[in-house]
Amino acid sequence: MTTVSARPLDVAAIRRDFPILSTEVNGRPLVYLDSAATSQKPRQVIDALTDFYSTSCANVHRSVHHLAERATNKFEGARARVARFVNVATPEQIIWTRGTTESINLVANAWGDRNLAAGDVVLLTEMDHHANLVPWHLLAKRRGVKLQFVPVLDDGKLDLEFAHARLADDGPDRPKLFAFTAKSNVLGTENPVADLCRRAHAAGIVTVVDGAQSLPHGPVDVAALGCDFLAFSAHKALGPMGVGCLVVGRPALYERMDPWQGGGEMIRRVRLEDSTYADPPLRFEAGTPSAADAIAFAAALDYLEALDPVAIHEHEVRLTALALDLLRPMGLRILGTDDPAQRAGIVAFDVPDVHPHDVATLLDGRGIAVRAGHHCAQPLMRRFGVQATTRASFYLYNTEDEVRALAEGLAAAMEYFRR
Ligand code: C6P
Repeated sequence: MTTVSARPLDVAAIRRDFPILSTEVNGRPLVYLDSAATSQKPRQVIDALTDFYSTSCANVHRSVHHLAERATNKFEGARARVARFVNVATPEQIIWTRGTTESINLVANAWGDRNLAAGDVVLLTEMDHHANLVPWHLLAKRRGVKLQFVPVLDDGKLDLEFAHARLADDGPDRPKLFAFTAKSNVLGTENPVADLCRRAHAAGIVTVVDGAQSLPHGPVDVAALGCDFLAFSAHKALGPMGVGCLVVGRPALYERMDPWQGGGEMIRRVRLEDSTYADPPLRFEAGTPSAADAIAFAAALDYLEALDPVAIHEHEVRLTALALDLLRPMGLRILGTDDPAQRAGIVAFDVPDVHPHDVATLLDGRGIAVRAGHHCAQPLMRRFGVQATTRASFYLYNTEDEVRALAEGLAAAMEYFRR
């Protein structure tokens, strides 16, 4: 992300677009610090959902009646919108899925089963979310592939020396595929995606990037990153739950992918005993898609793109820096790098001798929503010697006052447990 200074975000105006942010929880104004789990939705996205169901509700790609045509056009328009947002040449490079998890499962099944065999190495990282671990565990069971992991250093960054060495290995243990997160949902660490993809491609290694936590915070340019596959969820980027995408960086990859789910929409011709398949991307979209959600996601991207990405980033860095300044002297153990610019938006910490669920419950009593638990990253928890942490995550609608409310709430919680 560039460091050129931007005009600050008009956070007060942004907040007015999010109806939920003016509600109360437990008699206090809601302080929503759990956007890494799911973002709140602006009225523009809620309106797009209501509008679809009020004016255009029909199944897509099936009937020829007026509503069906309208729904299909809007649905395909949303696909084109995503393609522009992530900068790929054609909408056909966007496969609609239910989200990041399904996108990665799709690659593991459609690409993995076809191209990987027993003994082939799949390189992952210790900081990956279960969504980028378990699909590969399943593939390892099905195909006998070997999994290797780039370690995480004490400062929350990837061991890049290790990664570079593995990506340059031209021996029998040379990885065939490298799947890694662009940004950790626990540490906030932003990985050097473009450089890692460049090194992987130089060695003929296919790359899968988990963009669940990076896409919400600024445009993700697939052409510039040079990744083969990018997975993300709409719901973390102001869009609805239940929809996401797999971006296929190069259309040629489709030639080496088999269908993974069968059913309506993904076929060309079906006989009782066998079938042929539609062209991609529909080949990978069996069944009725979440059309309304896809269309509302396009509205979310319009909303995001109307804001200055540099201003969003700077705002999140400012909030993160303030949180680190306020939390550090409190005797908490904060996981990850000290540099707020490299972990913008995410601060996970351990309060000594207090279970994160207790911390989160006390904060909730003050209307403050944070996440507590293993964050679907149990191996990373183990790496840092904790079972769970409390995590605050900030987004474009959060304010410095909310960060101060978090620090005050934490101080009160720690005082409560000291007694
Ligand atoms: N992380 C969190 O609270 P889905 O559930 O498919 O939309 O996204 C899965 C996923 C994949 N990768 C990363 C890096 C993620 O952070 C997530 C979702 C949420 O951290 C819910 S566990």
